[in-house]
Amino acid sequence: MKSKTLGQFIIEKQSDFPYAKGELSRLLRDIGIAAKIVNREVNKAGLVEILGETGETNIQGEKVKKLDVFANDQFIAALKAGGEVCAIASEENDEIIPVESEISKNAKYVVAMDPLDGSSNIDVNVSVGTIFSIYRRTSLSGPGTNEDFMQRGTEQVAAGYIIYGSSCMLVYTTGKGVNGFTLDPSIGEFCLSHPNMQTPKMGNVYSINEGNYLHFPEGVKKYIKYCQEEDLVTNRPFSSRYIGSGVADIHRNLIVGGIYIYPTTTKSPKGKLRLLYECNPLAFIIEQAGGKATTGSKRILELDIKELHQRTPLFVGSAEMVDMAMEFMAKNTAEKV
Ligand code: P6P
Repeated sequence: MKSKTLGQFIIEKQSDFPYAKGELSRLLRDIGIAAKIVNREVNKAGLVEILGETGETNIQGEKVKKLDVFANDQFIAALKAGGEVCAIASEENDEIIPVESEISKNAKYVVAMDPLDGSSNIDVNVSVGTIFSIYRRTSLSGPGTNEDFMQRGTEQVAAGYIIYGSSCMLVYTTGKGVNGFTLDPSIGEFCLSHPNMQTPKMGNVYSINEGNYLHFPEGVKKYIKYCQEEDLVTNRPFSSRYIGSGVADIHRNLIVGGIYIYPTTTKSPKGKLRLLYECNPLAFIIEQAGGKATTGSKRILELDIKELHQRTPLFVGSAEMVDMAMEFMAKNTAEKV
């Protein structure tokens, strides 16, 4: 039986929101269209002159890869053309992109995105991803403002990610569960492949860049040692799996169970991942799938946001694993973040 396409699913679920007039549905479809275009380029990156670096660096001080720029341009173009957003925030842009056009004059939403997360992996053919977060605008009219993005993660209307891997998947939530769609290249449609995704309460995978071990908070060091101990009853030692693409690590852990940790380090004293367009959307998704997402002590979705590219430590994944890691952090209160 042919599974439902993303478009059919979105329309069907629109009735979950009695006052919805279709704007969010169209916005999600616009994101799906851009994802298909980016996937096409990611799939042939090795063949066309799109690999390599542009020679620029972004606000994060990271070298910008050509596919980063391509993905950013595609999502911005699709969002502008769709007319449903009044502003866009992107990892690739220092400032927000206000959208001021006839078609967008009644836009109700803003979108924050990381257009190509894990881009350092592009040239070595490792999975990369796009992360997006959707809020209702708080400004009254006209092009969106910075203030439209200064909302807690609990205010998100929808969030999702696309993973460009062995297959291309789009996973999203509107606050009523998490659903995963796999791109069927033969028809060019995302088809429902993972309905009502739930992450196991417990897993045996931990994902962290252990190269930073010496600079981790004491509680993280102790948790890593806990994961490595031999104990049949608790199925330890756990397996260490770290790809360097957060979307890929967190997607795997969502399905099989596990924890992903990017704590504070000396190089990233506030953590490395960005609250607005990485941690909040991923936290929304994982919580909707029954998992947890914290800073090591506080719930990610309840953090106040003051800056567009604000960073935070992230402990995300299976609820019982996040709880355990937080216990280790709490026991070293000096490390509490
Ligand atoms: P490191 C990619 O830049 C990213 O934001 C995440 O997707 C990934 O998990 C992490 O940073 C990798 O960072 O310092 O371990 O190379």
